[in-house]
Formats: sequence, structure tokens, C-alpha cells
Amino acid sequence: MQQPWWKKAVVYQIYPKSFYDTKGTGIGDLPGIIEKLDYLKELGVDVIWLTPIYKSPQRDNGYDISDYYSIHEEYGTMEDFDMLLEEGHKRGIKIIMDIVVNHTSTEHEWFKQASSSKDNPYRDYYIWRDGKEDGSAPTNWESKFGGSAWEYDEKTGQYYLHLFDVTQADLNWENEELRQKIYEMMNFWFKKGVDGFRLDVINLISKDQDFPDDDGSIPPGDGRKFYTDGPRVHEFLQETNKEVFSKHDAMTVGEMSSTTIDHCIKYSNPERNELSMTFNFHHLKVDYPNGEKWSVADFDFLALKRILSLWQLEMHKGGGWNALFWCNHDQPRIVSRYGDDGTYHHESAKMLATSMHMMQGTPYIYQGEEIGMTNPKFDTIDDYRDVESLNIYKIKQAEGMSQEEILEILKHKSRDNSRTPVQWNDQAHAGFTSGTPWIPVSANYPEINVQSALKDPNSVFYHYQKLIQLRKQYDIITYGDYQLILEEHPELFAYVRNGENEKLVVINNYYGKETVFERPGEVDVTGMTSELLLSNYPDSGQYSERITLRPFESVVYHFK
Ligand code: TEU
Repeated sequence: MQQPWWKKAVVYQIYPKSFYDTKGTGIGDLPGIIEKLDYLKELGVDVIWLTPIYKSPQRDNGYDISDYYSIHEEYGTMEDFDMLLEEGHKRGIKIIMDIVVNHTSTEHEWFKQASSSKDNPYRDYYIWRDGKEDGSAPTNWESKFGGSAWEYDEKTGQYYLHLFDVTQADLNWENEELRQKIYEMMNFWFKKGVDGFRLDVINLISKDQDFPDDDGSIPPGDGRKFYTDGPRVHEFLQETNKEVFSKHDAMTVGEMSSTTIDHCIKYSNPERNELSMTFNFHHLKVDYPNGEKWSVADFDFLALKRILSLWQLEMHKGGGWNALFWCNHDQPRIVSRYGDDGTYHHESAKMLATSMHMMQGTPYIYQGEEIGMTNPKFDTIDDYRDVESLNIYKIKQAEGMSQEEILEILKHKSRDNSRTPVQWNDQAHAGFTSGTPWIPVSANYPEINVQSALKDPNSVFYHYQKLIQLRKQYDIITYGDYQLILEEHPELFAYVRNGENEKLVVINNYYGKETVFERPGEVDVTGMTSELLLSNYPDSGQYSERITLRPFESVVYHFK
């Protein structure tokens, strides 16, 4: 069977605002991305995912779109965008755009019309409801950024739904005319030459039309069970596929919030004609004790292995396809989170990279991850910019939490941890801008930066480069079956990839101390010869039945 190209691809995510500024505005721009394409080519990535660059008031850094057809001024012009496409394609790099169709900014013309009167033709593009008898919100649903998910509109006397910020009004996918407008707009971008889309919170677009209150019987009781993987979501995606994706050789990846494996199989099994692949976040919640993100806690290592493995096995069985990732613009930096951003910075950054990239799926690298960028550990609330972090800071204080405590939590959990500027060199502002960066640069840029990574053959950068090369060379990395081994081992995450007459054995030490691997019975390599394919220490040994792994050591053996 002819496999789609995106199964063997590696994707690099760019958050333009923090990538590279060519104009001295303190904000990254499109010409900045063009300037760095050769760097990305050297890394070896096949696809760039650009987070939203459309016109936007930037309350949520572009996830609040006010015009789907124009480029946000601070990032550049449509000509710059065309140039980026052209220059990317020239180098064999495809470009996918981030599209936000669960909601628009309240500054979008549709919303301005919709909120002008109850009988405006655009009214039904959004979700309006009367308040309860006592005038309170129509349901007890909560916004993902804190507070009620409903906002009262004085002028028309009804509430509108916003699952995110109050300026991000949810679109009403029940309205067919709206859906056609969305398809038209997506086709516009394909016509320009984009290669696909990352679809923001796409599993939230279909709401239970009864709009019930959440009785809290299933945690977290914030209403999500009435709109997550909702009643018509698969139907809507099949329609989108028919009207848009199927007409192009598109790669599509859906961001799935609080989803299930069963739904992700449906979203990504090619026979169902919905999407190419899905992101899920369950492996990034193992440091949320009792589901509480706003806390500081060690991660649950056994749960991490269990979750990643379950998704590997079940998605494969159901014919779905995983997007593999540790980092994005909403998540803290992985080396600070499940690794060690001090003594074993390089070793742990590489180990984490190997353990993700050797699984089945399409890997994503978030800007700066390839040099092991860390959380900035801001000491003051003044350094934060993220609407979610600023909301939570207020809400937690009102609930009685001390300032020190909430600042400590933000150091670990804020989305701004991944949004500090890319560290290009050891010059002022890490070479990101000649102006004042919109968010402070992490203080460790003199040590961690692209320029020094490129000079050091043992850098994290060259490890990522190697991982990408190996993927091109060995089909088993893309297609081999996944098998977890040593499930209960408290320090090792080890797995096998099984191909036809060949195997990969991947062994990762997740801790800063020595530990021992002993070949379990279910791995039979008798009669096969082995080769060390990759490791994160210069002198890792050849395969043996018993291996002592040093702190954060990671080894991959190929057997045939
Ligand atoms: O994120 C959706 C989402 O559910 C998150 O990961 C979100 O950051 C988290 O729930 C907050 O606690 C997407 C985008 O990636 C994010 O940047 C946007 O803010 C959000 O949608 C709204 O468009």
C-alpha cells in the first residue's frame, strides 16, 4: 500500500512571535522565518507548522482571529507569506497553517454583526442563549482560562459562549452557512499553496444542543463532557474533509482536548476521511496530581509509560495515527519538566528526544527544543504575558493562595515557559531582536543558544538532526510495531519496535542515577546481530544481556 508522505515526516513548530525579529520591533516576523529556513533545512525537518499569523487583536497571541484572510501586521504582509511559502518549498519544506475555527475574536466582523442585534443575519454564527430565570448564565460551564464560559451582552440581553477567553466567541457549527464560509476560507489558503492545517481544539466544535448544567458527577465537572468529542464532530469533520482536505494532498493534524483513544482512532483512521493525525495530551498530565494543573508535583513515571504505550498500541490497532510531541506553545519545556535542566541538561534533553522520536507516529519539534531550551523561571508576575497565566494569578489569589505559591506554580506550569524568544546566540537578547523583546529572554542564553549548539558536535541539536536522519533511513522507525518492555521498571522506559526480520530496542534511563537493564524473556534476539544506532553518551557500549545505564543514558540498538 502506498503510504501518505506525512507518516515519514518530521514537523517543526514555529511560534512566530518568539522566533526571529528582523525589524527591531521586539516581535518575531515572517521575514525572520525566511531568514532561518536554511537552519531548519540543516536540522532536516520536512514540514513547518506556523501558529496563527492571521489578523488578530492578540489577546491570545493569534488564537483570537479577527480576519481569516489577512496577515497580522506585526508579522508582515501577504507578500511576505507568499515568499515564505516559495522559499520553504524551494528547500523541500512544506508549510502547514494553524487554523482556529472553534471560535473567532469578538473583533471579527461576523461577531460585530452578530452582537449588533438579535435579528442580524450573522446572529446564528455564534452561540447565544438566554440566562436562567434568575438572570444567571445559561449553564455552569467554565472557561478553560478560568471563570464562566458565558458572557452577558448588555445590548441584546443574551449570553454568548466562550470556551476560552471572553474575547474568543465560540462559532455555531450547527449553522450550515457558517460551515460553508469556513470551507471557502480553508480552500483559499490551499489555493495559495499551503500544505495542510493544524486545527485548533477541533474536537470542541460540536456542542450538546440541550446545553445542560454539569452535575459534576464526572470530574472536572466544568461542562466539557457536553462539547468534547461532541455529538456531530465526526460528521462535521467528514464534511470538511469532503469540501476541503480531499481536494488537496493535505496533511491535517487535529488538536484534541481531553479526548479518548476511540475518538482519535475515528478522527485519524484514513477509511473515515476525517484527519491525518491527532494530538492528545494525556502524557502531559502525569504531573497534575488529582487532575490539578495548578500545582507543583513530580511526574508519575509509571503512568507516563502506561499512557504512551496504551496510545501506541491502541491507535495502531485501530488504524489511527499519532502526532508525537513533548513540547508546544502551551506546555512547559520538557527538559525542565521530565528531564534535568541542570547537571544533566544535554543528556536528559537527548534522552527525552530519543524516547519520543523512536515511537510510532509523526514527531513534532517545538522551536528551541532542538537546543534544549528550558523554562525561564520568571520571578515576578510582570514578566508573564499569557492571558491564561494572568487570569489564574488573579483567580488563585482571590481564592486565598499566596503570591509566592502561585508564582512558584507558574514557574512550572505557565504557558509562557515555552514562549520566551528563541536563543540564537550569546549577544544582547540572545540575538532574537535589536529592540526590546515582547517577553523576556531566558537568562541562560549565553550557554544555551543555536550558535554554540552548531559549533559543538555533541550538542542537543546534532542529536535531533541524527534522529531525523535515522527516520529517513530506517522504515522500522515509522512502521514497526511497538512493544513495551520492563513495564514496572522504576527508572527505565524501554520498548521494542518489531519489523520484518529486524528489531529496534530502545532503552531510556529517566533518572539522574545508574540503573540496570536486563533483557526480559519476551525479547528474543537469538541469532540476530546488533548495532548501536544511537546514544547520548560518547562511549555507550554494544548490546549485551545486562547493561548498566548511566544518568539519563539512552541507547538504541538495531537487530537484524
Ligand atoms: O489550546 C487548547 C487547549 O486546550 C490548551 O492546551 C490550553 O492551552 C489549555 O487548556 C489551557 O489550560 C489551543 C491553543 O493551542 C492555545 O494556545 C489557545 O489558547 C487555545 O487553543 C484557544 O484557541
